[in-house]
Amino acid sequence: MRAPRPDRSLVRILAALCLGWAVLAGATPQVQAADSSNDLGCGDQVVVQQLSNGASWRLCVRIQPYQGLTIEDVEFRPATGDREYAGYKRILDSLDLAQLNVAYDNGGSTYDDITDYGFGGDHLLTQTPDTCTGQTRDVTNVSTVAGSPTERTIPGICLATVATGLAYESQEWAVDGGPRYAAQGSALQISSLSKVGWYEYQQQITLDDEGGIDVGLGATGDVAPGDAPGVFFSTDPTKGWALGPAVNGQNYYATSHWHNAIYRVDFGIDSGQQQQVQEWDYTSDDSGTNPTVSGTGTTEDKAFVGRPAGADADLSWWRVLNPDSLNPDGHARSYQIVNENPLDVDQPLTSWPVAFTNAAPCEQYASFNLDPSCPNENVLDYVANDQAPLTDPVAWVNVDFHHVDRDEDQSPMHTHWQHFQLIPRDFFAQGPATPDARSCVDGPGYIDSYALPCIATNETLPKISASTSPVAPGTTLTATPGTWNESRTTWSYDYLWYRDGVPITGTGADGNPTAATEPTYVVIPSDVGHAITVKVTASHPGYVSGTAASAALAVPGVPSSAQPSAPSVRPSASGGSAHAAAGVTTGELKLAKDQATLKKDRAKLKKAKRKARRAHGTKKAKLKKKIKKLKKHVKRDKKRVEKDKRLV
Ligand SMILES: [Cu+2]
Repeated sequence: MRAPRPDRSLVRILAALCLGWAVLAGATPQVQAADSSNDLGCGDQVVVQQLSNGASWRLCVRIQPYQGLTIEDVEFRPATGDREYAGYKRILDSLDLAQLNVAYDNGGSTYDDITDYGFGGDHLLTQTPDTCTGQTRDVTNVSTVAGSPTERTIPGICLATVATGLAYESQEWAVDGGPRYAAQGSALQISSLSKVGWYEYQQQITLDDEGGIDVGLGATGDVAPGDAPGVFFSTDPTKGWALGPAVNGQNYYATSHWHNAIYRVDFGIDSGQQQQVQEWDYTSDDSGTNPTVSGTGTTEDKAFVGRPAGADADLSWWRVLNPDSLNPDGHARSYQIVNENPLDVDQPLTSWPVAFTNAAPCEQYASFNLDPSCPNENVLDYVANDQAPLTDPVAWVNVDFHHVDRDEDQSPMHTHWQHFQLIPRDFFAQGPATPDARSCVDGPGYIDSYALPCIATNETLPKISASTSPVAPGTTLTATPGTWNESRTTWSYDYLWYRDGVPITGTGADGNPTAATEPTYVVIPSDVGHAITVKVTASHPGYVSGTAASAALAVPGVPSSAQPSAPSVRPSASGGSAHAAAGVTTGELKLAKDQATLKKDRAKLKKAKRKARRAHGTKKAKLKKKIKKLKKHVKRDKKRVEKDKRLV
């Protein structure tokens, strides 16, 4: 049984003393940041954890004497990495439990566990292998030993990576009828345990590999026992639930009660200085069998209590956005609060799902505030006092749970949970765990991996730049790959150089034939009087590769009649020859040959037509016959070239 509520003035004196003592979590970090870029300014309270899909969380974790488990400077890097943004982005400045109000249905007692007792200090439990499946962090805090404050260090924080089940599943077309994408998810789970009276609470924050944050409060320990009839057990069947057998024919009912948790969430969306809060409300036209539902968002300009009314009030939700931080689709990055819990509407402080104020240093607790600069105030006071534009939002999230005891809740009581979530909304342009093969699915359009696979498509042609003007033997030509359809994808490029449409080949350093496949090419005497082009192939896992050729660059001069000598092709350091050989196909060679024949036949046809215009008699008739034949040849050549192109 909990001690009776202490005199509030005493609590405040104690609180002021406790706040003066530094209470720090520290010691062995789970993953010690190897580089200083992971220094969040919280020393060894930093946690950096990469999850199995490649996503990473970076944050500070500590235990406060009253609020208990606290996370700060919370930042995320998605598995899709630079396709979304470089490195980490800030989501929250801090998150903690700002009050836990426990109100009994018979009106006999109400507790405010955070400000009356606290989850740190004397109340923080040591983690053991039974309570923590991951690694522990030491917490140094102040406990009362024999009536005097004494510093102690215990493993008080648990850091674990946990499986979160099926992250996604997508079977295209019919069952077993197309490509299937599925993956298991994982999360970093941070927790602590605190004993307050007969109840033991687990504070748990789960940071998943898709940027989601689940905040849970689990209540275990023991149902408060008591001499019946009293506050915790009564003979009134409407105020509780019979536990155990009747005694002398009399049932004793464990009193039902609310666990009203109010969290303080200080947002820092992409470290924005000018964040906004939106409330989205929905209404239905209630028109029979096909009702329409309309949703509209309102950007709130100052502190407010989110208390939507009407038949569709349950559909309302809130988000915090940074209008200056846009995802690659041009949408403002934001996080949404998902709070789908029943509300204790009988108390003014617990009858709303969320309230927003500007972050203020003295406003730390949801009620009976312990900070001496704004003592004893509550969230409704903060809202009333805050007239400034709402740009640095703190969300006060009311997570309520009505506990009707069961026989099964007897010692030790099974953990009962209450949760809320913070989920990314447009913080990313796509799911932050999207597999490569789905990385081009962005926006409306048909999804068909066979007919419409993700294809590399050239947007601006590759270019050749020359180290000298005019271009001459010895000039270094450098290719740039041009631009490709998906600017967020990291393309890898392959190059192949051509002379008059024929791949340039030579002898590599190892004596084997090799092709010119470097991003640079050095002009040789055989190139004089010919046209040089470069073909670029762009590729990325999950994409069909695409190719594009540069415009031709003429090497001025008269071509040498001598046989072309072998060009000096520099193989790349990493087995360039084998790589290069793969770049030249017989198809490409045939195309070049057929293109040359077409060019020749077209020239012949043009010449014959010119001659025929001036000719007479049998000569003209002969030429007409020749023209007919040449036309056939050109037609055949064109067909061959088209076919070759399809095969290249
Ligand atoms: Cu309970």
